[in-house]
Amino acid sequence: MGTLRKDGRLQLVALGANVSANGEPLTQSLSHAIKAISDSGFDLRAVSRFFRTPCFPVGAGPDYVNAALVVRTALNPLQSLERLHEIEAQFGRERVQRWGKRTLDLDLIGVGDDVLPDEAEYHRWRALDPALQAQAAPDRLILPHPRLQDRAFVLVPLVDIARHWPHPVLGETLEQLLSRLPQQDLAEVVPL
Ligand code: A4P
Ligand code: MG
Repeated sequence: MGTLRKDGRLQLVALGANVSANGEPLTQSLSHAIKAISDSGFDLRAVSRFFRTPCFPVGAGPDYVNAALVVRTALNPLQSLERLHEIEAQFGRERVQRWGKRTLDLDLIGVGDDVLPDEAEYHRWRALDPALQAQAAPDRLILPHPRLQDRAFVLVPLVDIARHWPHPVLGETLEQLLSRLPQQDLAEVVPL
């Protein structure tokens, strides 16, 4: 782990991969990615279990391995996302198709009670028509991640390590948000 930065803020990061960049198992790639994150200015405060999850949308690709981190960092959220994108690139991520196959996806899920860039923009992305979600990608950081509450593959790992984090807009903890998901979604997220 990196040096402890007492002045930094806690940030939630989600990891996912469904294609191996170099033939190694996905669990090993995620472990390497976590090491790369901890070597890049983030102190690992908690690491979730790894989970096998069916690809969303169904049939769009192979199963994923998903995990989540609590990190502490002196980086601001924009700098964090930039750093995470650099790590994705090191791990061979190519943005060919949105929601397509990926060797590594690192999303910034939440930073304290930050709502970025502002509530109006957050709500715009959160309310985006599901049919448009697969095509339209924000060109700037939206926090909290606008779809975290919909996704078992994000919430289950996060609840492992940050169940009491209060969503600053929705006003519920991650654990409460998870309890609203269909049972079948939860059953499909299998710890490895
Ligand atoms: N961006 C804005 N806000 C954020 C944020 N909080 N975190 C911007 C990360 N990125 C953010 O992201 C698209 C654009 O959003 C970027 O320009 C970024 O600056 P991306 O990583 O290029 O594309 P993406 O990952 O396809 O989009 P996004 O929104 O992260 O998609 P999702 O909703 O995370 O879906 N199925 C399973 N089982 N497991 C998965 O992990 N992941 C996805 C991606 C689809 N299906 C999956 C999984
Ligand atoms: Mg992403």
